[in-house]
Amino acid sequence: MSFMQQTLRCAFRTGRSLRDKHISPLIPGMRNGHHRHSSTTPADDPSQFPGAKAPFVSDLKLILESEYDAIPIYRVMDSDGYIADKTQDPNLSKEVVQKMFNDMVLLNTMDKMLYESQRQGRISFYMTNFGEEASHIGSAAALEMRDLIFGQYREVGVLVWRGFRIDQFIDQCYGNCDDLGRGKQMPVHYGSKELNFVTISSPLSTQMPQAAGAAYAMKLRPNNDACVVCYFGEGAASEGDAHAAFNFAATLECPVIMFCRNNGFAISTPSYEQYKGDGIAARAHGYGMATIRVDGTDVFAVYNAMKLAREYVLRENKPVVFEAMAYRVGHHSTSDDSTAYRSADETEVWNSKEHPLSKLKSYMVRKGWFNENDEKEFVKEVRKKVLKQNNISEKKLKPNWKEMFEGVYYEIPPHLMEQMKELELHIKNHADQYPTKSFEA
Ligand SMILES: Cc1ncc(C[n+]2csc(CCOP(=O)(O)OP(=O)(O)O)c2C)c(N)n1
Ligand SMILES: [Mg+2]
Repeated sequence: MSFMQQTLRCAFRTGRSLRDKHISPLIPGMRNGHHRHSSTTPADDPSQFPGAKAPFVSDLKLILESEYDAIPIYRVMDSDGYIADKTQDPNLSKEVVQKMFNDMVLLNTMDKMLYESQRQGRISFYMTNFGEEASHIGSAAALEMRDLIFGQYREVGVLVWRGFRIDQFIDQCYGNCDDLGRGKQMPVHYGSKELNFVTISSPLSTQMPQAAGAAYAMKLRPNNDACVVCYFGEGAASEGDAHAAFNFAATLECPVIMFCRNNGFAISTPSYEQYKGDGIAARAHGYGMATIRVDGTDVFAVYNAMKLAREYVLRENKPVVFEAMAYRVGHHSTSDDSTAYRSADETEVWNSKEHPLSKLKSYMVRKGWFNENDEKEFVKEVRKKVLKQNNISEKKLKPNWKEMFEGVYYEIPPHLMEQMKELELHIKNHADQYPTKSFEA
C-alpha cells in the first residue's frame, strides 16, 4: 500500500477530514484545502518536509554568505556619551548610574593591581577585564539576583555588581583557607552560591550545555520567574560544546540568555581567523533562536538589550543569543604578550575614546553628575583596600593539602585514599622540601 493510500485510510478511519489531518497539501495544486493552481509537482507545499519550511523555487543558485545582511549593532550612546535618540535613554537614576560607574572603576583598579601582584610573583596567574566593563555591569544591572549566572572567566564585573567583596576576590586569587573554592582552582575561577554565580571551569564552553540544562530545569518549575545567563567568549563559541548548547537551548526551548562577549580575540587568534560569517549573533538564525547584537562598550545599550532579552526568555520560554561587541584591551592573561600580534595604536583607540568608562563619564559630565575629585578619592580608597587585602590574603594559611583529594566523590574512593597516604609519607620523608607550615594542619 502506498503512503498516500495509508494516509487516506487512516484519515477516513478516524472520521476526520483531510483538512483536519493537515494532509491537504499532498493533493497537487491544493493548499489548505483551497485550489491554488494546477501543477504537476508532486509536492509543492513546503510544509510537508519535516526538516524545513520554505518555498519551492526553480532558479538554481547557491546562496552566498555575502548575500546575508549583517545583523545591526544596537547602541544608545555614541563615543562622546551623547544619546541621539532620547527614546532609548533608560533614564536611570543618578544613584544607579553612579553605582555602574563606581563598579566599573573598582573592577578596573582591582585588575590593574592584581595584574601587578602576579608580575611580582605573589599570585600565580591573572586575567584582566579591560574594555569589557560595560558588558558586565550593563547586563548584571538588568537582571534579578535570582537569575543564575554561568561565567567563562572574564565577567568579573557581574560579581562586583552582585556584591562579591574585594577580600573574596583576593582570597580566591591566593587560594587560601578563606577562598570559597578552598584553593583548588587557578586564580580568577570565582564562584558564589550566595550570589547565584556558578564556579568557573577552565576548559572552555563547559558551562554552556550546563546552562542550557539548568534553564530547562528552571522552566519545569511551577511559576518560574528566573532565567539563566551564560557568558562565553567568541573563541569558546568554536568549541563543540557551544553548538550542543545552542541546539539544546533551541529545541528544548530553555529560558537562557547565551551572552557572547565578542572581544575580537581568542588569546592570539583574531576573530576573523576564528570564524567565518556574521559573528556569533548570526548563529542564532541557524539554530532557530532570537538574537540581539549590541555595542558592548555602551553600558546603556547592554542594559536595555538585556532587559528586553530577559523579558523575552521568561515570557516565551525560549533562548536568546546576545552578542556584545567589544575589544579586549588587556593581554589575554598574564601568560600572554599581545604586543606580539597586534599594534599598540589599535589597542589605544579602545583604551581611550572607545573605552566604556570614558563614554559613561562623558554622559555623567553632561548630566552634571560627575565630580573629578570624588572619582580620584574613590580610586584612592579602592587602591588602599586592595593593597591592604593583598597583604592579608597572602599571609593566610592555605587549606590542608589533603583537601585536594576531597570534593569530587561523596566518599574518597580507595585508589585516591592510597594516593593520599603515599603523598603523606612522601611529605613526611622530605619535610624540608615542602612549605608545610603554610598549610592548615
Ligand atoms: C577546551 C579548551 N581549549 C583551549 C583552552 C585554552 N584557552 C583558554 S582561553 C582561550 C581563548 C578563549 O577566547 P574567548 O572565548 O574569545 O574568550 P576571551 O579570552 O577573549 O575572553 C583558550 C584557547 C581551554 N581553556 N579550554
Ligand atoms: Mg574573545
